[in-house]
Amino acid sequence: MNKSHFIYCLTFGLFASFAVSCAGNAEKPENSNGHNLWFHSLQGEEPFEFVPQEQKTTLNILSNELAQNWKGKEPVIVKYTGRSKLLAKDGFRLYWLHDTVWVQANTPIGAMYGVYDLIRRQETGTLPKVGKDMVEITSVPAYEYRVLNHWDNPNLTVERGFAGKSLWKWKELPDIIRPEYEEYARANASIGINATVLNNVNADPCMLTNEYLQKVKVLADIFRPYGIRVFLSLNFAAPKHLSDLKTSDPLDPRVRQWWKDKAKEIYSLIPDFGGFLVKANSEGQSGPQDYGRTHADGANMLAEAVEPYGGIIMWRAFVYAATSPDRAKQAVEEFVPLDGKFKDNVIIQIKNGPVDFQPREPFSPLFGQMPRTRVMAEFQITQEYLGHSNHLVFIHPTWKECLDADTYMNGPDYSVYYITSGKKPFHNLSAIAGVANIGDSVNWCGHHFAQANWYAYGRLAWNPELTSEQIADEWIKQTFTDNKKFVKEVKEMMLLSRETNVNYEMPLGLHHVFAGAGHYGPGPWEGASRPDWSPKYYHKAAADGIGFDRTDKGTNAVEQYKEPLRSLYNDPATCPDELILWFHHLPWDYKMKSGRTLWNELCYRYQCGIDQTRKNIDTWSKLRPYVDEQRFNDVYVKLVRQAKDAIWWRDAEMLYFQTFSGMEIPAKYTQPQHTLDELQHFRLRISNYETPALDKLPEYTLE
Ligand code: BDP
Repeated sequence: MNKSHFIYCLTFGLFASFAVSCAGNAEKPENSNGHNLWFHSLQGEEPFEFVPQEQKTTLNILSNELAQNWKGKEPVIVKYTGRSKLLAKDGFRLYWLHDTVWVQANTPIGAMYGVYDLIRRQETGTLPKVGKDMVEITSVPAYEYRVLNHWDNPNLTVERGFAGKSLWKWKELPDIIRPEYEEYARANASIGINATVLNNVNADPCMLTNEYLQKVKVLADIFRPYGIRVFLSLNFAAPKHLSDLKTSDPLDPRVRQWWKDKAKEIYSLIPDFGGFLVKANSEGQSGPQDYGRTHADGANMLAEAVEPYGGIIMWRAFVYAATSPDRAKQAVEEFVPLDGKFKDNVIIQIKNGPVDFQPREPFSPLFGQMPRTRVMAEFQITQEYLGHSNHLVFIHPTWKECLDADTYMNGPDYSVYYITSGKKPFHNLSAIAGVANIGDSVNWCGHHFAQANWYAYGRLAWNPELTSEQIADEWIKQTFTDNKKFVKEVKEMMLLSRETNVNYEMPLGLHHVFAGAGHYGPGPWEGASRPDWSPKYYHKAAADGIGFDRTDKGTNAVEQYKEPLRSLYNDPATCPDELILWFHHLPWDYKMKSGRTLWNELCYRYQCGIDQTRKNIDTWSKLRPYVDEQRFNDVYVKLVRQAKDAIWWRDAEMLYFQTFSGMEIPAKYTQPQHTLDELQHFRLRISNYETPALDKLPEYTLE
């Protein structure tokens, strides 16, 4: 590689600058195992060299990135002055003036984001055209906290993790430091993620022991120069588990003191510790209700403990009781009465939909119901319900659909995005969370295309206005190649993949029709230890039709939405097809907007899913010349399995529903390859921590 660069540094009060100029030919080295993520196009003959440990500061990191990766002829001058109100803590301004590229920010971290943005523009061919006039780009993140939630356990399993074991090697820490820790930090920084919750929301109390905090400190030290703050999930019963206290009652002064002491201990080790994420009184986790207290009592106690240090509490609204006639309603019922009762450093973390990370749900009505409370969205990056790391599903459209949804909180134009970013109504704290899909597998995410979801989440958290197309475009060019044909075809496949997944798993608003084992594959006939974990509770298929009646004649969940949504959802004639069986129980021969009967519409939608997954195999096959062999094969094998799974899903769902409808799958569609009986006898034995091996799945042939 022909490369030259120079770096100099001026420090003048609050002003410092680096200038780097590099000229050279970018070669696109092969990296067949995918470990390089979206830095693939930057990879030279040599792997990226990190700054040596003793020089590790944000400024050294960013100047190193420029030195190794900036290929432009113009020098880059980085300055941070602390003077721009608009740019706040993390924002940056890029401008082109006098044959120089300027990166301006208020802080070194902001400057680092500017540098990553500049390099991204270079790699994706989106550097602005520079003429005589000054060109400038200003970018400020939409959310203050852009958080990854890891569901990692101390024993190295990852709940709903499909990319190997946990990245955090707790047994080795604090002594052994793996290079992946810093690679992880760099990857996050490059897309704007600035916070990480290291452990599972079903939290082991041991995470708060001094032994573990010493380990956490090591990770926090590595992440800090990359602008990443560490958080922990806590077990609400920790005082009882870790001390002599017989209670964890949030109103007990001894318990309150225990948390204050714990916070002091944590902050003495990790001065910029972010705070806690809490799953309380949900799915068997302990919480304030165990003591007759409210979510607000619990959250405020913790908020008080971290407040002196600037910490925050992310308190989850994922709550539902086994006895609830409609699980989708419970979060609103429990939380809305507490609106305005949470301390200022508490933020309520709400899953995008009212049930649980389904391929499609309406947005959670809770977003529009708590004007006096800070609320944030939680998305799932890991593909718990989306075919794990066997299926190619680009999830950004799902998240964007949620953020763009208008809640009509106080009339129109109160989107989930405005509310959660604190724009409307105004709040001074904003955050967004994504449940990570990262493990210790060599390509980080199990499926090469699952990396796109990590990437897309970061970009969305920075700027929810970016389109799925823009993000997919960026990711493909950096991860594979900027070859036009490749980019076009792969982008199309990615952009269709969400709807395709909805079609072959649960079209028309069906939901939770999954097999209990790992939530992989169909199981519409299955029972469960609680009614609300059983698919039958959700699809309600019977001789008279299918779907969950949430109208004013049913559970009246529609009432939790503001007008005009309430009326829109309440009437099957106006309810969007995509959600019709979420809100309505309709006869099998119900006439859909397309003119088809409901039964035929279901058959049609499943077929669309099957056809598209089949088409993806052809598309990918044609692209072979543009991809290295290993990644080509890895993806190919999985696309084949995805197409087989699509037929499996359709067979299982429609053959089972047929026992009620008595209707046939039209002859023009792919015909079932197994009988219902065979499928009901098929048992997948997997835990919540694994993705099934391809050869353990039902036999299918593709024509
Ligand atoms: C569900 C998962 C479960 C999680 C739970 C949660 O099945 O493993 O613990 O969500 O978010 O989606 O707490």
